[in-house]
Order: sequence, then C-alpha cells, then structure tokens
Amino acid sequence: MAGRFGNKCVIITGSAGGIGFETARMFGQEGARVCIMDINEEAADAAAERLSGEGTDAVAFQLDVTDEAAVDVAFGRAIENFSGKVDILVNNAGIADFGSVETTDTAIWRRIMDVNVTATYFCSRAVLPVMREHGGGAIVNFGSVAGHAGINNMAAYCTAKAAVIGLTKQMAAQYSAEGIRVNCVSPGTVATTAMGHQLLGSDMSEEAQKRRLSKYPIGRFGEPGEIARAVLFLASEEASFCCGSDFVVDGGMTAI
Ligand code: NAI
Ligand code: 1HS
Repeated sequence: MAGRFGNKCVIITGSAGGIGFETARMFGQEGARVCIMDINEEAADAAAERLSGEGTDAVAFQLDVTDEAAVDVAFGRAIENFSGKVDILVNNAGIADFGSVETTDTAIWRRIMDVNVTATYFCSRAVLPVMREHGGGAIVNFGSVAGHAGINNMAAYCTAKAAVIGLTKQMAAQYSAEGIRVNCVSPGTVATTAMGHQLLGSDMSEEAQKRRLSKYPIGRFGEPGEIARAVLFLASEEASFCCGSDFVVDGGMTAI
C-alpha cells in the first residue's frame, strides 16, 4: 500500500478501540506496519484482525502500559516483530474519571497519573534507544483540552494531561537534535468512543449536555478520524519542523 508511511513501523498504545484504533487504521491505509497494544487482549486481537482484513500488516500485543516490566517485554517483542526498528510511537492509551481535589479517591488519582503520564514515560523510554540507533523517529503523545482548561470535576485528569503536555516539551528539548521529534495532540471531546460515552454519561441531564456542547463553537463534538489525522500529520515528514508542539484539535473549545 502506498502512502506517507510506506515501510514505517508504528506502535500505538490503547489502540484496540476509539481514537487509537482509528489512528492505527489510518496509518495502515497509508502503508505503515502497525502494532496494536492494549490492556484488553481480546479487543486488541480483534482490532489487528480487522486491520489485517483491510490489507494492513498489523499485529497485537496485550499490555497494561502502567506495568513497567511488561512494557519492556511487549515493546521488545514488537520491535523484534519489526525486525529491530520502530519509527513512530503514539502514546494514546488514557483513562479519565471524575472528582474534585476533595472527592477524588487516592487510588483513582494514582491510576489516572499512571496510565496517562507515567506510561507515556515508560513507553517512550522503551523506543528511544532504537529510534536513536536508526537515526530518528517521531513520538506523538495524547494531551487534551483538559490539559489547557480546568474542567469541572476532573482534577486528576486535568493534572495528568497538563503533565503530558509538559513532558512533550521536555522530550522535544532533549531529543530533537537526534532526529526524534516529540509532539502532542490535544483533542476536545470525541463523543463516540468509550471515553466519550463515559464523559457524556456522567451527567445525562439535558441542561448539562447543552452546557457541555455550548463550549464548542463549532457546534458539535469531534470524530476519531479528525484526531487521527492530526496524529498522522505530526508523525509525518510534513511536520519536519514540529518539535514540542501541542496540536489542539477541539472545534474551538479552548479559543473561547
Ligand atoms: P477509549 O477509552 O475509547 O480508548 C482507550 C483505549 O485505551 C481502550 O482500548 C483501552 O482498553 C486502552 N487502555 C486503557 N487503559 C490502558 C492501559 N493501562 N494499558 C493499555 N491500554 C489501555 O478512549 P479514547 O476516547 O479513544 O481516547 C484516546 C486518548 O485520547 C486518551 O489518551 C484520551 O485521554 C484522549 N482524549 C480523548 C477525548 C475524548 O473525548 N474521547 C478527548 C481528549 C483526549
Ligand atoms: C475526555 C476529554 O479529554 C475531554 S475533557 C473536556 C470535556 S468538555 O467539558 O469540554 O466536554
């Protein structure tokens, strides 16, 4: 398959569903070999099978990205599957939950930090030496509008996503000279994914839903493909001068 990513090897975490799956699919459509990594083994296998059926060279590995030792094992296997290289890593896996500083359970706070932030560090660390060895690569992290704006009752998630944006800048400062570009995508609400359902289901009153939508000048929420296209851009050669940027894709939510 021809495209911007012919011969490129891409690992996408949390890609059994949602935005990650759409991102994997689009990379595949543009010629990439893709590795699906997800905590949900059955869904990861099904996702890889679906992409293979669409003509993409896709494999799946079960992985909880917060498990430090398991990250190294799974990434080792993925890189071996790619004959010793990896060109692109998308740190997409993320979770959200609700609560203020007073009402967030400590275990939930820690889990949100682990999945969104610490795992981005673990997974990036697992690919950097191989990218360096091959003269470069691209890493795309996942922030959120929640990393830019205080969202009511999302204390841990807002903190985590702001940290991911900070880590993106630090990594760009550290690794750009070695040809490793690190950038971030910060989506606004995508209602059609599991996380979107969780978010919108959190308060089903018509008034609350209207209030949420009214924050989006474009008048609607986003679609997974609209976020995936931004990820592909940042991972591509078209973004050769983008290092440490945070690409906000939010229908204008943070513009107002
Ligand atoms: P989703 O919940 O639909 O999909 C997340 C995927 O990550 C799932 O397949 C899940 O099994 C996997 N996952 C969760 N914990 C994991 C772990 N510990 N190890 C490995 N895999 C794990 O979420 P969605 O909406 O596709 O979100 C993707 C990314 O986009 C996340 O980082 C999220 O924070 C971010 N985002 C999502 C927005 C939305 O409105 N849906 C808006 C802004 C950012
Ligand atoms: C879950 C995702 O990162 C979006 S958080 C912002 C939610 S909203 O209040 O702008 O709909």
